[in-house]
Amino acid sequence: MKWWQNAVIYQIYPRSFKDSNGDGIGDIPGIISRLDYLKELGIDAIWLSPVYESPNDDNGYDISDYQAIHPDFGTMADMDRLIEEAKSRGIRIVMDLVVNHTSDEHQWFVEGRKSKDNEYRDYYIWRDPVNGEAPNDLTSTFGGSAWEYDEKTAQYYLHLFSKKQPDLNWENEKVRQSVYDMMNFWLDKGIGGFRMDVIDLIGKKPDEGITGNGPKLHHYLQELHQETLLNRDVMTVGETWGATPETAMLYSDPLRQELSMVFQFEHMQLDEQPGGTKWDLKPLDLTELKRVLSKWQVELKDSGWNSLFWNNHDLPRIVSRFGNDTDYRVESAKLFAILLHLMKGTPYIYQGEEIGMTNRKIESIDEVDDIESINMYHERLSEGYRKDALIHAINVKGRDNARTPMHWDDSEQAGFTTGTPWLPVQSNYKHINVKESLDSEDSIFSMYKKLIQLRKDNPLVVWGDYELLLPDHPSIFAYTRSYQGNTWLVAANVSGQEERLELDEDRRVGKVIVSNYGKEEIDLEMAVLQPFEATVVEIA
Ligand code: TEU
Ligand code: CA
Repeated sequence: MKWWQNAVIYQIYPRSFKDSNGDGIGDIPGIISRLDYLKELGIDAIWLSPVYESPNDDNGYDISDYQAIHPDFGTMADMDRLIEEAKSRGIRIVMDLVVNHTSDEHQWFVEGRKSKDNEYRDYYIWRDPVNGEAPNDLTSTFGGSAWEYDEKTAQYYLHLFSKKQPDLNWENEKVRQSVYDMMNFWLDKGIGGFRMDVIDLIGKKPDEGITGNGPKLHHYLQELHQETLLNRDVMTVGETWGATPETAMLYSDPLRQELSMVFQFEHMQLDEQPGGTKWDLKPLDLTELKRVLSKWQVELKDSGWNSLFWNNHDLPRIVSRFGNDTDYRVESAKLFAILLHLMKGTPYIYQGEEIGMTNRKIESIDEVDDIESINMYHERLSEGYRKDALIHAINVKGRDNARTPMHWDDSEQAGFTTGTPWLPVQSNYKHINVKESLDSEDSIFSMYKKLIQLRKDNPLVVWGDYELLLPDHPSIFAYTRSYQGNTWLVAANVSGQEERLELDEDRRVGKVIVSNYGKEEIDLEMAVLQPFEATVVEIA
């Protein structure tokens, strides 16, 4: 067994975690001061969103120096101390690796854009205009064309994200070697691995319109593995928006020596209209969520490995998204925790999820920081969309929802900073905060802590076979996990009404392992699940 197979990973978005010096921006010393909190929670590793030198066009996902720490976050000495201090608490640091693109202020790009024969020119993807226009109609995730014209040399460069994020040319062997050297610099510091940003894009063939899942993708990942990961006890997780169970197996089959696992996003796109974008909303159909998650559980059963998550810094908060953050905030936050943490794979917790932090509400675009939401708003406004519909879409799906500062206590600015936070603290911090959660036995935090421990204590949670029950039930999500003659039933009512749990099998009274309603025993013959009730029962 590998250490990451029964591990739980906690994602930190450093700008919003804990500010130590009153400038309103979270920083590395702030993280160090909260390691004991994370140890108490029981997590094994931290995925740290980028802390590198960056002009912050995309909050650090536009890196101008991979081997330097942004002064907002601290120094390299602080970073080394974080790795050490975390290690002494049994926590590993997984760094964010953003190598599909750099910042346009990275030395490689600054040099390369100077002339067509500069030695760094081929580090990026440059093309001549076609009939005086962009080479083709590839678009950027953040709006508009993916090609930006550069006057100096009269060519276009490719940027699949903002124009301040030019794409690296992975076909250039020197690019690949530079990336591997940089990775080894970090690995030699004793980090726990990498989360690889949009890694499925590195094999792109832009001239053929291919971005994701390009022909050489897996070849590059195998080479990367050979050059950096081989013989190191680290984990890697690739961010792959386009992954299917079939491709996930290619990435994560240990025999192929690529990655430990990937983040797949199929379950995160079910509240979108088919053929639309994330902004084209549609209510969630629970049967689809069950079908998709179960498909991944079953298909990666024998080879490959799943990652499990509801949240990250790009996604809205799950309790506000699929749960109910008004009448059943605590119940629904715990329900989603139970549903996810009883599945097979490596669970990820995004900061604030463990205390049930909610989406942020805005009324006007001036309140928005995120480049994706801002660009979409202006683009769609000019296409004739209604302002209130766009603000609504941002409230439901915008990336700022999960990026507001962490709530530590009920003091001013939620104990995040003594200054003015870079993004406002949410007004509900007085009752949703860490201090209050630690004081209460039945807090959401206590539930997460329990679930993490459950995984440590029970091989069934790590290895058990998964089976979905009641696939067509519109509001009950129920499944079993079975291992060496033992079976646990997980049953959750994902609705605000009572529901009868009617299982066809002959199952009677079961010992409750976990319940978000404080139950100790459940009679399965006449079980009624309360609104957002979730329970785990041992049935064999
Ligand atoms: O995200 C990849 C990505 O495609 C997202 O922009 C996604 O499409 C969008 O957020 C969905 O809402 C990664 C990082 O996680 C994200 O923060 C970066 O902005 C992006 O890559 C570029 O590096
Ligand atoms: Ca700070």
